[in-house]
Amino acid sequence: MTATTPAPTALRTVESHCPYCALQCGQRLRPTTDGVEVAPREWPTSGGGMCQKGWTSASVLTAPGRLVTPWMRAAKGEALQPVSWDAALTRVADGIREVQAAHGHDAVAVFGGGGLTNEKAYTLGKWTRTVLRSRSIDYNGRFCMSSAAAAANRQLGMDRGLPFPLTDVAGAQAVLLLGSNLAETMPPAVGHLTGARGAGGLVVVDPRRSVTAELTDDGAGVHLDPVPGTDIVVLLALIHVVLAEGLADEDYLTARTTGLEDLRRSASRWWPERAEQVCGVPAGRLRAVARTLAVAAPGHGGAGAYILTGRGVEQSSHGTDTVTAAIDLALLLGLVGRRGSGYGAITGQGNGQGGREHGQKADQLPGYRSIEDPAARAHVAAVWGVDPDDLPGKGPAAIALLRSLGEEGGPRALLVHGANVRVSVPGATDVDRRLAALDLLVVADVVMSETAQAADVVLPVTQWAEEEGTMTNLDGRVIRRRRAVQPPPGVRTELEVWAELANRLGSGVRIETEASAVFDELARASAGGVADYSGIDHARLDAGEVLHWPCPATAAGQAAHPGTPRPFADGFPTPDGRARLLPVTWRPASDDRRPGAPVRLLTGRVLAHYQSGAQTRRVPELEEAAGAPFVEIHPTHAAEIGVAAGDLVRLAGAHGEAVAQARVSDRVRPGEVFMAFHWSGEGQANRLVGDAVDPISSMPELKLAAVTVTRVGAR
Ligand SMILES: Nc1nc2c(c(=O)[nH]1)N[C@H]1C(S)=C(S)[C@@H](COP(=O)(O)OP(=O)(O)OC[C@H]3O[C@@H](n4cnc5c(=O)[nH]c(N)nc54)[C@H](O)[C@@H]3O)O[C@H]1N2
Ligand SMILES: Nc1nc2c(c(=O)[nH]1)N[C@H]1C(S)=C(S)[C@@H](COP(=O)(O)OP(=O)(O)OC[C@H]3O[C@@H](n4cnc5c(=O)[nH]c(N)nc54)[C@H](O)[C@@H]3O)O[C@H]1N2
Ligand code: SF4
Ligand SMILES: [Mo]
Repeated sequence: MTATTPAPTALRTVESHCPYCALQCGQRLRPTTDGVEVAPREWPTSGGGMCQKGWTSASVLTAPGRLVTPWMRAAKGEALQPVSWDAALTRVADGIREVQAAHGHDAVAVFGGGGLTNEKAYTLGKWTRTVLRSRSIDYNGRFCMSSAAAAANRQLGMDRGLPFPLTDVAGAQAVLLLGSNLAETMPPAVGHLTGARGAGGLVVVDPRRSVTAELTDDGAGVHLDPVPGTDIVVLLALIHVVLAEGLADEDYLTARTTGLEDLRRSASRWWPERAEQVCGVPAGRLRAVARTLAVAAPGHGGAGAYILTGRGVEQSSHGTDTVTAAIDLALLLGLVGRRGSGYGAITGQGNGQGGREHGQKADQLPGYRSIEDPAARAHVAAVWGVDPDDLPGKGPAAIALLRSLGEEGGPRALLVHGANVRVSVPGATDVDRRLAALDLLVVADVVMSETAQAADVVLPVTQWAEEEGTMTNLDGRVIRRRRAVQPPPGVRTELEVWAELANRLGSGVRIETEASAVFDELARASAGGVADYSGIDHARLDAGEVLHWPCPATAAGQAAHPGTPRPFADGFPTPDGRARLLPVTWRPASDDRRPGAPVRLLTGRVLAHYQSGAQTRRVPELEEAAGAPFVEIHPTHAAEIGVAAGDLVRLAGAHGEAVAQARVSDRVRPGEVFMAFHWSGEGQANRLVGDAVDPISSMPELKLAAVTVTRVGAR
C-alpha cells in the first residue's frame, strides 16, 4: 500500500513460467534496473506464445499496492497501519493461542490457493495439521477443479487433469470442448486445436457464442449452444446415439471397462428428440456430433478424438455427474488411455494440479492420499515426525468452512494464503459478514487485495519471480519456477513465515524454509501415493528432464524413473484395473430462472483479467483492455428493457444485487446475460451467485444464477 515500491534487486536471467494460469507458458526473465523483462521462450504447452497477461506479468512485482510491510489493525474498526514483522507475528501467534485455548484446535482455519507452488501448498497442509493441529483447511481449488477431480477419481482411479501431454491434442481429428473458453483463458493453447479444426472436427459446447465458439466457424466444426445447466442431457444424447447406432468400441469396452449394461439402460431414455426438449440442441446436430466423434475414434480407424471439460460444465451443483457423462462418452468411444485420444479436464490455476495433490484440501494428505486412510496417515506422520493419532481428520469443504466462520462451534480465526475470497466466493455479501465475525483474520498476499483490506493482520510475501519452487502444469508435468530478482526488503517467503510461527507457537515440528529441501520432503511424503513425486527433485528438473507424475523413486543403482506422460496407457489405477462406466441422471440447476427471476446469469472470464483481479487490475495495460465490470446482453433483450450500450443495469436475484455497464452483444441470447467475476464492489458477479453445492465434490453453482435485469440509467 505504498506508491514507492522499491525496484527489485537484480539477480540473474532465468528460465521460468508465467505467474498466472495452468498453461504455464515458458518465459525468460531478465532482471533490469527497474524490474524484470519478460520474454516468451519455446515451451510445449505454449508453443513459444504468451497472452497479454503473460507479457505484462512483471508489472505486478512493482504494482501500486504491492505489499512491502506487514499491516495491522490495533482493534476491530480501526484502520490498518504498517507495523514490524515482530509486531505482526506476535499478534498472529497470540491470536492463534488464545482462540485455540478457548475453542480448540479446529477453531483456527486455513484457506489456501491453487496458485501456490507445490512447496508452499505442501507446507501449508503440513503446518495446519501439525503445528495448528487443525482439521479446518481447504482452498480455492474447490471452486475450480473439484468436480472434474471427483469424477476422474471415481471412474478412472486417478485425477490428473490431462492424462496426456497437451501437445498430443494437435494430431486429433475431433475435439469436443465442453464449457471451456480456451481462446480467452489460455490463448496459446488454441494452436493445439489445429488438427481438429482442419478436419472440421472442433465441437464447442457453450450457451454463449464465446470467442472459442467462433473457432468453429468456416467449416472448422460446430458450436452447440444448450440451455445453461443442461450439458449432461447433451452428453446423454450423444451416449444414446453412440450406443443406438453401434458406434461404441466394443473391444475396448470388453477389455478395459465395467458397467456398460447400467449405462445402456440409463442412456436409452435420452433419444435425441427427447434431449432436444430439455437442452434445446436440435436432434440432428446431436446425431451429427456423435458420428463426428465416432469416426475420429481410433477404433474406427480415425486419427483420434479428445473430450475436454472446462469450468462451464464443472462449476454446477451437478458438475461431477456432468463430467462423469463426458468420461462415459470417452470410454464408449474407446478414447481413454489410447495414444492420440483421451478425456481430460483443463486445469485452471497456475498450480491447480499440484495444489490439489499435496494436502491443502480438507480430506487430503500429500501424494493425493486420503486423510482417512490409516496407512496414509501412518506414512505421512512418519515423514513429519509426529504420532499418526495426533493428525486431525477430514475437515469441511470450502463453502461449509467459510459459512461456519464465527458461528457457534465454527472457526474463530482464519489465515488466508493465496486466495481473494471476498471477490471469488459465491454469496459474497455473506462472506463479508462471516469474515467480520472472526476474532482474527490474517491474510498473506503480494498486494492489498479486497480480502487483505478486511484483515486484522496482513503479511507481505514473495511472489513468482522472487521465489524458487515448482509448479505442476495442466498436463501433470512438474516444472520449475525460478527466482530472477530479490524480493523488496520487508517481504518474506511464506515458508519463512510458517517456520517462524511454528517456533513462536512452541511446536517441535520442523518446517523447512528452502524450496529444494521442502521438495525433497514432499517427495518422500508422496512416495507410494497416487501422485508419487518421490523420483523427482529440483536437480533433475534443472537438468531439463521432462517429468510428469507419477514418478516414483527407484532403487539405488537402477535408472531413474522417466515419469509418466500417459498414465492410462497400460491400465487404470482402480482395484480391478478397469475404468467404470457410471449412469447419471439430469436434474435442474439449483437457481434456474423462474417467474420473478426470469433471466439466466452466466459467469466466466475475459482475456485481460485473472480471477479476482487482485493482480491484473493493478496492471495498466490490462486495465486499459478491460477496465470495468460489464453485463453482456442481447440487442433484442436490451431494446425490450430500454437499455443502450454503456447504460448501467441492475441485476437482482435471491442472493443479492449488482450494477454494471451493459455491453450489448449477440454473444448471448435474449433472456441470458453474462458477467465476468473479476471485479469487486457493485459490479461483483458473486453478489448474485448462490452457494448451493454439488453433493459429491462440494463445487458451488458458480456458473448460473436467476436474476432480473433493469435499467438504472445512462452511464
Ligand atoms: N483470462 C483468464 N484466463 C484464465 C483465468 C482467468 O481468470 N482469466 N483463470 C484460470 C482458471 S483458474 C481457470 S479455472 C480457467 C477457466 O477456464 P474456462 O473454463 O475456459 O473459463 P470460464 O470463462 O470460466 O468458463 C468457460 C465458459 O463456460 C461457459 N458456460 C457458462 N455456463 C455454461 C453451461 O451451463 N454450459 C456450458 N457448456 N458452458 C457454460 C461460459 O459462457 C464460458 O464461455 O481459466 C484459467 N485462465
Ligand atoms: N462466479 C464465479 N466465481 C468464481 C469462478 C467463476 O467462474 N465464476 N471461478 C472460480 C475459480 S475456477 C477459481 S480458481 C477461483 C479463484 O479465486 P481466487 O482464489 O480469489 O483468485 P485469485 O485472484 O487468483 O486470488 C489469489 C490471491 O493470492 C495472491 N497471491 C498470488 N500469489 C501468491 C502467493 O504466492 N502467496 C500468497 N499468499 N498470495 C498470493 C493474489 O494477489 C490474490 O490476491 O474463483 C472462483 N470463483
Ligand atoms: S496467463 Fe496463461 S496463457 Fe497467458 S501467458 Fe500466462 S500461462 Fe500463458
Ligand atoms: Mo480456477
